[in-house]
Formats: sequence, C-alpha cells, structure tokens
Amino acid sequence: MRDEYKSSTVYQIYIKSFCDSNGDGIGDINGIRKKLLYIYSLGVKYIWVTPFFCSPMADNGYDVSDYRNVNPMFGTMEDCEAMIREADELGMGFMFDMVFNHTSDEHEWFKKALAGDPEYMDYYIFRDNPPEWTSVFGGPAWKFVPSLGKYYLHLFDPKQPDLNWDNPKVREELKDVVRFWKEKGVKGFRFDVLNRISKPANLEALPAGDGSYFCKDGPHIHEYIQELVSDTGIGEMITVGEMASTTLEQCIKYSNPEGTELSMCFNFHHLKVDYKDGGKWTLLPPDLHELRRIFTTWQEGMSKAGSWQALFWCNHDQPRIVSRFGDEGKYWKESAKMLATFIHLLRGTPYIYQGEELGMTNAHFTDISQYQDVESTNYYKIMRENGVSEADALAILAAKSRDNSRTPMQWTSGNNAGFTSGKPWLSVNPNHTKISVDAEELDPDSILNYYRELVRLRKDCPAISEGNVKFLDSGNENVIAYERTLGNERVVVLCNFSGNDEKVKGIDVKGKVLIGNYSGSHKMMKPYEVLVILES
Ligand code: TEU
Ligand code: CA
Repeated sequence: MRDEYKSSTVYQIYIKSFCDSNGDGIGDINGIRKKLLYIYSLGVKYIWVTPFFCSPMADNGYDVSDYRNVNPMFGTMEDCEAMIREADELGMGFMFDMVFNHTSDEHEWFKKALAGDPEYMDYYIFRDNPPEWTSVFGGPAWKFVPSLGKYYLHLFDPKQPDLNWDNPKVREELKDVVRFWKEKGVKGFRFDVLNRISKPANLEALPAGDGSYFCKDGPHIHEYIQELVSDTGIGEMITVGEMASTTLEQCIKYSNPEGTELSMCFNFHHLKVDYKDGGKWTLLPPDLHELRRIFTTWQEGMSKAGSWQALFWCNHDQPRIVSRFGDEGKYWKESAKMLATFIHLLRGTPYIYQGEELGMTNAHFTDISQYQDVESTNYYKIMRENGVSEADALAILAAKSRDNSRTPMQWTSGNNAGFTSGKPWLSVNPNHTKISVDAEELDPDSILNYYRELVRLRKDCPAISEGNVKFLDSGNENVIAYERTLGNERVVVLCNFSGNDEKVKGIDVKGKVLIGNYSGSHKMMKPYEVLVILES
C-alpha cells in the first residue's frame, strides 16, 4: 500500500554483527531468521538488511562482486528465500541494500574491463589525465592501471571502482538486479550513495579536491533515478536513497510527493554538528544551536513541499548516539530515551539501528589492532603521518570510528553476548553484562520497552504519522521543542539535550502526557528529560 511507510518504523540490521547461527563468529541469514520474532515484537514494519551478496568484503559487503548471489559466508539463496517468506508471514517486509555507485574490483564486469575489453571499460570511469581527487576513505580517488595506461575512478576504496551510469547498458544491468530481488518478494530498497551516481561532464577539466564532493547531485541524477524507478516498477514500494551532503531543494525532488523518485532520503547534516570545521576526524561537542537550526530547516521545508524524510541517529557508519549526543554514564537511560523520542516523533519514517533500542554504546577500543574497518585503519595511518599523537588518534577513533556501531548485537549477559558460540569477528562490548535484550525484556522501564512504545505511538496517533511540524522557541538553547498538529490535535515534544536542570519559557501546553522519561513539568526540565504532551 502506497504511503504505508508514513506510520511505519524501519529496523536496520548489520548482518555481520547481528546473530551468528553456525559458530563461525560472523552474523548470517539464519541468524536473522532466528531473531525475526524479536524484530516483530518491536512493532516495526520493514527490515533493511545491509549487503550480504557475493563480495571480497573489502568494505564489509559494500563491494559487491555478484549482485544476484548470496555470499556463502552469510548463507545460501534458499536461506534468503526462507528469510523473506518468514518475515512476510509476520507482516514484515525486507528492504535490500543496492550498492549501485560502484562494484567490487572482483566483479566480472571490472575483470573484463581490466583485461582491456572496451565494452566493459565503458562500464566504469577510465581517464588518461584525471584531476587530483581524494577518496572518502583517504588517499587518491584514481588508481592507475599500468596495462591500460589509464586511471579508474573510485570514490571509496580502490577495490570499489565507480560505475559509469552514463552508459545505458549499465543502467539496464542495474535495473535487472532490482527486478531480480523484487521478484523474490523483497518489499523495498535502500540505495547506497545514490546521489553520487551521475558524474560531472568533462571530469578531466575539474580542479583537485574531494572527489565525492564533485560528484554529488550530478547533471543527470534525477533523470537516472526516475528511469530506475519507473522501469522497475518500484514507485509504490518503500525506497530510501543515501544522499550525503546534498541540499534541501535536491531532497525535495528526490522524495517528491508525485512519487516519481524515492519515498525518502537519508541526509547527514545533523550528524556533522560535532565535526570541527566540517572534518570528521576531529573532536567537538555537539553544537545544539546548529542541530536545532538544521532540523527546523529540513523538517519545515520538507513538510511545506510534501516531501518525506528518513529519520535516524544511528546506522552502521555512525558512532552510537547515546555516547555521542547523550551521556552513556550517569544518564544512560534518560538520554537514550530522550534522543529516541526526539527522532521518532518528527515528520518522516524513523529507522532503528540494531542495538540502538537497547542503548548500546560506543566500543571504547584502546588499541588500533581492535579496529577492522577500512576507513578507520586508513585514517589512523593518515592522522599519525600528519603528526597526530597515538593517544589523540586513538581518542578520535574511539569517538568517530564506524566500528563503534559494528560491535556484535548484545542479546544476553552471557558469553559473547549470545551473539556467537565461536570467536566474534569484532570484539563484543564488555558492557553486555549490563546492556542486553535479555536484561531489558525483564525491565518494564527499559530503553527497549520505551522504543516499543514509540513505534506504537506512530501507528496510533495520526498527528505523529501525518501531522504538520513546527519548531517552538523554548527560550533555552539546550531544550529543543517542536509541535505536530493535525485537525484539533496538537502534540508538543520537549527535549532537554543537557545534563542539567533547564528552565523553559514561552511554551504553553495543557493536556495529557503521551510519553516521557520523568514525571516532570515542562516549565523546569530535569537532565535529559523528554516530555510529550497531547492537547486535544
Ligand atoms: O556510505 C557512504 C557515505 O557517504 C558515508 O556514510 C561514509 O561511509 C561515511 O561517511 C564514512 O565516514 C555508504 C555505506 O553506508 C558505507 O558503509 C559504505 O562504506 C559506503 O557507502 C561505500 O559503499
Ligand atoms: Ca555465521
């Protein structure tokens, strides 16, 4: 049903770290099947699972060597079909992750290209004299192939060559992949780095700089997305594009209400408010003024245009939010609930990233050998080469590394958090003795049970799923407040982002408390307090 996603919540699984069914230390498809009832118990409608297709795993599956087959490390096609069917029986649908900006360098197409086959060279972006661009994971974005005397573009790792979407054959191949999974019964799609697929004309004439920046929202981007959507018939399904560093105007088009492109987009501006001078590898407390400004602009702007947003704090690329904008120590539970409420009651479709619903924290690794992520290990080297001390570089990784969100899901307080009977591929967080599904199931006041309430509220309360959104002036930089309105209903959400008592001025509201984390008053808010009031 079109638009069903407006009252739904999505759960994101990072398969490698979710649940291991066979003791090899790696999460897998049968592990997901074992936990479908748990996911169902959250009340979510859709499950986005990160790529499990054939891959040499240079970037944990975001380097696909065969889009139509399951990586044996994660299971078989039969397992995958059973997983889709079993979710369907529970009324849930899978969203598969389409990595279409690039393939693996071990994909058959790229192997043929490297062998000099002109047909396949035109599947990728080869140039004689490319500009000096840097890649997202550090180092140059162009790699020289001596046998061809040319460079190829890789916005990410050298093992992730960028595809040439200007070639109609490439677009046809990728549409076929979408049709293949659609026929298997998948209910939606997530498209990786989608706003980078249309590359600028005259690449060679462009200046040096960040390659990814030059490729955002390229000249044919809307045309290619519209073609992909209409030719595969996915316009009625739930679709989300990953659109980093884009503008509000572009996102309004990407998720336009006519439905010619996608249902919604991920954008990341709100997750850069702790980047010093825009750089990820820095340490800075979150700028709450900026956070409020970004949400106001995007929420109100998208609402006015009738476009739709994906709402999230966490994913497999981001540090854990309770460690980042909350307080994982003294106010662990309070801040996790406040942050959850802030995101879930906004206008859009909320995404829960595995373990977020437990208040899972950053990994707190102290040695470089504990990290596995290619971006983290590359940037550690780059920081050290640039004179950053070992201690400082490790402190930055401890705050920013993608591995913070990739430690195994904490199912139990027991051995390896119940994730595997073997040796986990990435260390389990020692705090699983306190933070786990088992422990939180027993506690009615747990973060887990609170997330269930939030998912239910979106389904039950039309002002939350469909209402208008407006940010309110709380007279206090640390308290961000907004209202959702529909007909006679008004839902007011007040969030204290600080660890202190905070006074609120100028917000008048009377009604019943829908949800909150203290039994407080909205005039004086406790540390990390959230209060949601329904007026009708
Ligand atoms: O991420 C793309 C992206 O632009 C960022 O989220 C980026 O990975 C991050 O900022 C690095 O700090 C997607 C996937 O989500 C990510 O896991 C992949 O590594 C990447 O694409 C390449 O496929
Ligand atoms: Ca396994």
